[in-house]
Amino acid sequence: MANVVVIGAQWGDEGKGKITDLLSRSADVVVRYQGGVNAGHTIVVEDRVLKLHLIPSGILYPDTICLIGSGTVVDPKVMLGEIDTLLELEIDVSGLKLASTAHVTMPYHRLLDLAMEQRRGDRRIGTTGRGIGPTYADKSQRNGIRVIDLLDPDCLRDRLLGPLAEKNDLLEKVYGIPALDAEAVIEEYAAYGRRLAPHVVDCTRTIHEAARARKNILFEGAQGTLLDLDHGTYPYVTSSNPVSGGACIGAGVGPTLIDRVIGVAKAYTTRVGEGPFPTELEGSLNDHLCDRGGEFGTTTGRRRRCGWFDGVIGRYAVQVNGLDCLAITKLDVLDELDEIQVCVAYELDGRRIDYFPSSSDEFARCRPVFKSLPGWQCSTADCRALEDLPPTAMAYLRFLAELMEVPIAIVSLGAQRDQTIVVE
Ligand code: 2SA
Ligand code: MG
Repeated sequence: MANVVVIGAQWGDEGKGKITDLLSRSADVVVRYQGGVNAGHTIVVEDRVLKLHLIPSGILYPDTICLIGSGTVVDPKVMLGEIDTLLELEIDVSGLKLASTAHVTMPYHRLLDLAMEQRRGDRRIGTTGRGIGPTYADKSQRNGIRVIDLLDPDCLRDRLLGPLAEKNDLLEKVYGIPALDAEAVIEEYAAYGRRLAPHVVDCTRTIHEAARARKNILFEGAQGTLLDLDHGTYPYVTSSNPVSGGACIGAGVGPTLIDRVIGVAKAYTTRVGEGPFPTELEGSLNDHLCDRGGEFGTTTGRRRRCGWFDGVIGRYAVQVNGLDCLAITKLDVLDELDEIQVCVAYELDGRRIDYFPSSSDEFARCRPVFKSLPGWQCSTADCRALEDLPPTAMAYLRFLAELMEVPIAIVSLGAQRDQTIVVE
């Protein structure tokens, strides 16, 4: 399988968890390179439903190393909760590794995330409230606490006292939130450090040792292309780089190490949080996709906004990620529809454009130009090969591949591992 990056080609929740689970079988190392506990993967193994936010789904395979890379932000409390859940299920977590250089989400980051969102009012981003933006902001401002700092209480105190005094000012004076007690924070986080210590590693060395030994490395993106801080629908984005290039930065590898980039896209589109969404549906069709697709956030339980497949952002995702191929998920959710629309271009101020505009104001004014395709109106849930699919479903997939000019390598037709077609 070589070294593969899997990314979300839309606004997150494309079903990356299932695809990485599938690919993890042949991976020796699975790496998360950005994001934090804002992510959410739901994995179904037989009758077990597992929701993980930070730990890669590869943890289910006993010999796989799962590395939470340098570019991630880590909420130690949540991470330890996930470790405990896995241990309760008797899943071995000795292969779980955490980069010493990853940044730590501190209690003030969560408080500030929520307070800032509230203050934004109508201009709120719709964050997950998990402290992600403030953690990355502190990293950029060089005020951050890193995993390695948790391992030594004196070092933690030294790093924390200055930034915490400043944060307490902000919390109290700007947002009217009671200040945090420094000693209590140090005690709590040093205790997390003690429990996490056996998992902490040098991220770059871990990966390069694996690369030199010709191990297969899977880089698992969280969120999606249109939520990328640089390339997404700014400011309605997350604070990291979910695109494939983020794997190089967040894991500490050069682009030449990567052999293949797989984009995961739903057969339709969803978005959770605020921001423009040209193909968004209203009324009963939105409800149908939401109910049939179980479109509720894994982390916050929020209802996801649903719409038709957007080929313009699909093509954009192909470009910014350098996609080699696509995995199309949740095709079965469209089973009952008699007609399916695909957005092939936008109308912007009376002009037809076929690209994603870099101006967020222009993007907000884009209206979708649809091509209508017939539905198949029968169940695809039990199809196991392309030949099993109804011809109209095949035609739909062919249309998407031609629109985006990349082959479709995987089709997913349900949450179960075997509800998958791998195109040879
Ligand atoms: P944040 O919290 O600062 O990263 O939020 C900024 C924007 O990024 C969006 N975002 C997401 N969108 C889809 N799925 C995500 N993960 C969870 C899930 C979300 C949930 O898997 O379902 O449970 O609500 C995710 N994480 C961040 C977010 O909605 C904002 O638009
Ligand atoms: Mg998700």
